Parts: sequence; C-alpha cells; structure tokens
Amino acid sequence: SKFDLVIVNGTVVTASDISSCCIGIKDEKIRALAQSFTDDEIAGAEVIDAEGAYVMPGGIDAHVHLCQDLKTGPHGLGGECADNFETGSRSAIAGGTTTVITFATQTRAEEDRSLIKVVEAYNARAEATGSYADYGFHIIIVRNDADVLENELPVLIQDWGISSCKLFMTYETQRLTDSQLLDVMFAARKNAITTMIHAENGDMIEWLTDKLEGKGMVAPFYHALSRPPLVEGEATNRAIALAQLIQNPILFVHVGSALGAANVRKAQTMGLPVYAETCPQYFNLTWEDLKRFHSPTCFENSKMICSPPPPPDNSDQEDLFTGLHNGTFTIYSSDHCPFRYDHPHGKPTGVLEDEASMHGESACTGHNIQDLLSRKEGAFRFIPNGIPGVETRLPLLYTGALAAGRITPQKFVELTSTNPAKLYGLYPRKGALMPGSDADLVIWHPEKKFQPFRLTNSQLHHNVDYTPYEGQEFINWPRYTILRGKVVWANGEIKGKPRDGKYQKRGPSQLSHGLPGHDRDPHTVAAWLYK
Ligand code: DUC
Ligand code: ZN
Ligand code: ZN
Ligand code: ZN
Repeated sequence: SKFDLVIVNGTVVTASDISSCCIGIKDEKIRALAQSFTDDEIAGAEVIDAEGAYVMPGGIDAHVHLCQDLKTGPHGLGGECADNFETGSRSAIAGGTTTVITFATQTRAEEDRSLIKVVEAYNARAEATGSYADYGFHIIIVRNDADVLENELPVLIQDWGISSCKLFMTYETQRLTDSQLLDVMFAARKNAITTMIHAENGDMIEWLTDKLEGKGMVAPFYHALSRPPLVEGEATNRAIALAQLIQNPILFVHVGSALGAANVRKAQTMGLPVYAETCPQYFNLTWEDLKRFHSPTCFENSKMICSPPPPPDNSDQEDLFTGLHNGTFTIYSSDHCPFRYDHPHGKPTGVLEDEASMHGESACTGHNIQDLLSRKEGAFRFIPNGIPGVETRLPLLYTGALAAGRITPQKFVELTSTNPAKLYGLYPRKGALMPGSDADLVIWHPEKKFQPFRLTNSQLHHNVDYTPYEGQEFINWPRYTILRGKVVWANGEIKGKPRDGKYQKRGPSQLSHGLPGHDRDPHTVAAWLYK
C-alpha cells in the first residue's frame, strides 16, 4: 500500500501555517500532505479521523531529568529522581511529547571526569529499561579540565551527536566560576556546541539562605525569598557579558522572572545570539502556591519547590506571556525534575515545629518529623529542587495560552516542537511536517467535543506521587500521540512499548549565531582569539 497510516480531517498546524489537510505516512516518515487522498491511495492504510482537531508535530521536550544520580541528585542537592527512562517517557507520550532530551551529568567525583564515560553510563540506564519516546542527552559540565574539553567535546559531537552542554552558576557541587564558564564556553564555541546556562547567582542564594535560617525562616515558602528575581537578573546579565566576550550563542534554561526575560530581550535587541527557555511552572504557579502551609497536607508546599522558583505574582506572569508572544522565549520545556513526596529521598513531608507555631498551627506528627528534624531536612535548604511536568507541559500551554488566545497555534508549535528541534540540531527530521520528516504527531481532541476536566495525579503516567497541578482545569488533552508512524497513545491509553524510542544523534544548532559579521568585528576578541 502507498501509506501505512493516514490522518484525515485534521487542522494541520506547523510553526508557519495552518491548513485543513490529510497526512500520509509510510515507513516511519511523513510522505505527503494533500487536501484529500483517493480511495486507491488510502487502500491498505490505517486511517485516523482527526474530526477537525489540531494535528501538530509531536512535542519535543528539551529539558527532562531522568535517572539522575542519587549521589548528587539532578542538581547536587541529593534527592532521588523518581522517573527512569521507562516511566518518564511513558508520561511524555501520554502528554503528546515524542522526543525528550535528558541530562547526562558529570560530577566532581574523579571517576566522572570523562564526559564520554558519563554519557555511556546514562545511555546504559536508558537502554536498561528502554524508552517509549525518542531521546537524547545534553551533557552537564561541572569542571573545566582542559584535556577533557579539548579531547572529548569533538568525540561527543561526532560519536554521540551531543551538541549541547548545560553549565551552572549556582549549587556548590556544580557551579562554575566566571573564568571556568569562559573556559567551557570557549571550548563549546570551537566545537559548535550550544551552551545552556542555569543563571542564578549562587552567592546571593547562599547569603540569603544563611540570613533566612538565622531568623528561623526555613519553611518551603522561604525558598522563594532566597531566590528573588534579582538572583536571576544578575546572573543572566553576567552570562550574557561572558558569552558576548567569547562570541558564543547561549540558551538560558528555565527563565522564570520578568527581570531575566527583560535582560534576554535587551541582548537579543543588540543582535546577540541569546536564547531563552521558559517552563509551565512560571505560568501556572506563583509564590502563593508556596505559601500553602501545613494544610490540608503537611508541607504540601515542598511539592512546589523548584529553582528558579515560580514568580511572585500574576503581574510577573503577564510579562512572561509577553515574552512567549514576542519571541523572547525560544522554547517552552517542562524541566520535569521528578521527586516523590512520600519517599525518604523525595520531598520532605513533615513540618518544622517552630514553623508551625509561627503560623499558629501545631506540628503534624504524621510524617516522621523527628527524623526530618534530626536530619534537618525539613528546612528548604535540604528540599530537592524540582517538580514533575513532562506530561502536563502541552496541555497546560494549550489551556492557559492557546485556548486563551494568548498565542497562535503556530506559535504553540514553534515553542514546543520546531524551535527545540532547530536549537538542538534535530530539524527537519523532527519539529516539521515535511515529506521525509519523522512521522511524530500529536492530535488533539476536537475542542467542542471535549469535556473540560480537573486533573488528578492518578491520571498521569509518571512515577511521582503528586502533581503541582492537582485540581487544575484542562480544556483539552492529546487524543493521539504518534511516534515515527506508530500510534503510541490513543484515547487515554498507552499503546506504545518501552522499546519504541530510539536514541537521537543531533547536529549543531540551526538557529542563528547572531548578526552576520558580528564575529568579524575587529573590536571583539573573535578577531584574534579564534585565529
Ligand atoms: N535546575 C534544573 O534544571 N532543574 C531543576 C532544578 C534546577 O536547579
Ligand atoms: Zn537548572
Ligand atoms: Zn532542569
Ligand atoms: Zn500536618
């Protein structure tokens, strides 16, 4: 038969266009888009009737933590990653995402010096369970060994197709000094590797945390006070200056403040290749959510602790929406960083006695509080930073932004699929609906036929025992997810298998490296440094 699978009656959306058309799929690839197919053309193919609903390129979630070490946790704070490649990717496909880019993390331990060995180890974890979704890795670099950077970055690109690294400006166990950042950025630029930056000023956070603890302000809410917007504001400005010196494209991960977004915007206006990612938590949570103290469930708000924290209030969210709309934000990823709530290596579930009395409550005895107190894990300093969200990413953006008329359907596709593919060298194999592209699709429900519902965690497919979006209303949800021509999620059921996902080698970023001629400007270091 001409096709294996045909999608009819879709409202097909790409980053540039919307049209009512049919899609023909054969051997895992998109083969044809047409206004209609003849009976002969369809003969022998499976047919899905989209009933007028949006059909989009499958979601690409470029920021997902799976299987990260207990040794350090995903960010050096301890805590155990609740999802492995099987459960995390299962959650991804149930939310319309067909590709996840996860993190392989170097640590300061001597045995983790080699980036190649780190990647091999993480890939072995993925292969141990398999993945429902296609997957790849960013490498997190926490040291500046000259030999490793010089010898291994070219191998990472050539053998593994890893064209992006993440660097931290905070966390004692990961952060790089300015000069170390310059070392890695310099090596990254020479190897056409995109540098992702976690931009928070680590010294400000440490200083504020000490001061807060001195006043007994240790409950989860104070996590936000230890990271006011200036923390991201300072670090984004500094990283932009460092990148400008090196003439290196950078991508700020998980930008959560209006101040951070404004700094990015200003750099972009100057023509610098500065890109930014934002995440659902910055649009759907605020400091209020961190204030829900001690009831109805103790320490409920430790569930909401992530870094950077959600913004103070809705006015910041308005600025972030503007950034989605005007292109400041290049991509929208989940930062799925899963910790269980009721687990010894998850979020602490007790409440400190002092804290309870400050708020006129009595400390709860239900959750091993003595244990938490004696290990001091109840204080926000010890709570692992991160929240789950790989499955809710697209539905939240659909409900809060697309259906609300804040972004167009094309912008939705650009932020969630096409730009991540371009930024990380997967385009147009992914992120596009061109003949020859992988047949990765998400098909929504026809809006008028879908009954809005309130989410509860048991509906999700991750291995986390809570969702920050419990009780929130969703007005649509992916009806079908298709991975390289195979239906892997349909009408509320997982159809795929953990061996469906394939490792994705990536090329260099396909986004602009800045204004033409920028790196020939005789007044910049590029004129002599890269000779
Ligand atoms: N950085 C992340 O990327 N995810 C969770 C926490 C963090 O600091
Ligand atoms: Zn981070
Ligand atoms: Zn993250
Ligand atoms: Zn309680």
